[in-house]
Amino acid sequence: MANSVQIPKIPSSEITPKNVYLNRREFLRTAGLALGTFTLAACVSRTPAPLKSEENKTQEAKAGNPQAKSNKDELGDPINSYSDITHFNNYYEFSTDKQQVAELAAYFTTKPWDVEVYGMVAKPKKYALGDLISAYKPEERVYRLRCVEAWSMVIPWVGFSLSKLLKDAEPTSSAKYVRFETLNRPDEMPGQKDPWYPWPYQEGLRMDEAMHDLTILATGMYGGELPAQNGGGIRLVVPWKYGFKSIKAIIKIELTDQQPSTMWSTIAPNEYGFYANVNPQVDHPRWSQASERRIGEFARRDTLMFNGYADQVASLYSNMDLRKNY
Ligand SMILES: Nc1nc2c(c(=O)[nH]1)N[C@H]1C(S)=C(S)[C@@H](COP(=O)(O)O)O[C@H]1N2
Ligand SMILES: [Mo]
Repeated sequence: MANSVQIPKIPSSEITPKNVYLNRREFLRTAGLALGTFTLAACVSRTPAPLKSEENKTQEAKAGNPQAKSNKDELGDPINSYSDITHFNNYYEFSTDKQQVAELAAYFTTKPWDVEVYGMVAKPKKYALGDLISAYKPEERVYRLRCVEAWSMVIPWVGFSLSKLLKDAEPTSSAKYVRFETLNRPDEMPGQKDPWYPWPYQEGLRMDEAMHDLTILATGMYGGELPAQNGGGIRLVVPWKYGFKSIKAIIKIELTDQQPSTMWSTIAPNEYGFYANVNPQVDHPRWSQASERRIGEFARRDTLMFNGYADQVASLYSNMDLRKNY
């Protein structure tokens, strides 16, 4: 781990003694249950601490952190610093506190890592991560990541189109969806000991979404390996959908004829749908999705339809009501 990376300082007025914090969290959870709502976005109102991106970048270069090839996305917006991307993470298998994930994930074993492709395919296969990397030659893909909680980052992933792997598995004509499953290893993922969540984390895509060139499996980030807190061994990245679709630490990829149930739509179906396309016109039941805060910036920005990838993906949904299919 890079030891010069700094976790942003929280003003002491905001620091809550841990026992008080935990009790409050327990209370919120129980209250959420009673109301039939839930809080993926416990942190919406808690503005992330501003990060000094330029300063961090200089520190990172000195610390020998990996370097990305590009420093912008295709819209001209700068990539987030390595420390932002690796120290502000949603990863409930480790913690619901974004700034604690990195520390807890430091003990997570990502080697060896295997992924199994199975179900409605002619050629099921279990792959070692190294074999996937040699076969599919991951490349840098700079994508915006827009969390449903209304913050965003620009991340230089290293990955390859999922379509390549799926084509080699030869899906049968009955395969209509792809289901993804995260590793279940409570000994190393302390959050998985919380029985309230329906572990393991699962996600799904419709076949045409899974086959779209923008949909990647990421095996690296910032020109280097994929840090455990960002989903290493291997994770999905679907840049036009809310971040929760981009499932981390995948061990199973199943082709199926049924729309997969997903962790967040199981917990709160009225808040987190199967499609979860970024859409500034369809608000979350508890907050607006019209704008977002880019980590490292102060002013909010307008959220873009399909997170700015409408030209590439809008046609996938041309005959769907995006309000109903949220
Ligand atoms: N297995 C798993 N995958 C997950 C999550 C999670 O809690 N568990 N959180 C999701 C959410 S809500 C977001 S915003 C992104 C965050 O990815 P990042 O930490 O690499 O920025 O991961 C997604 N993938
Ligand atoms: Mo998210």
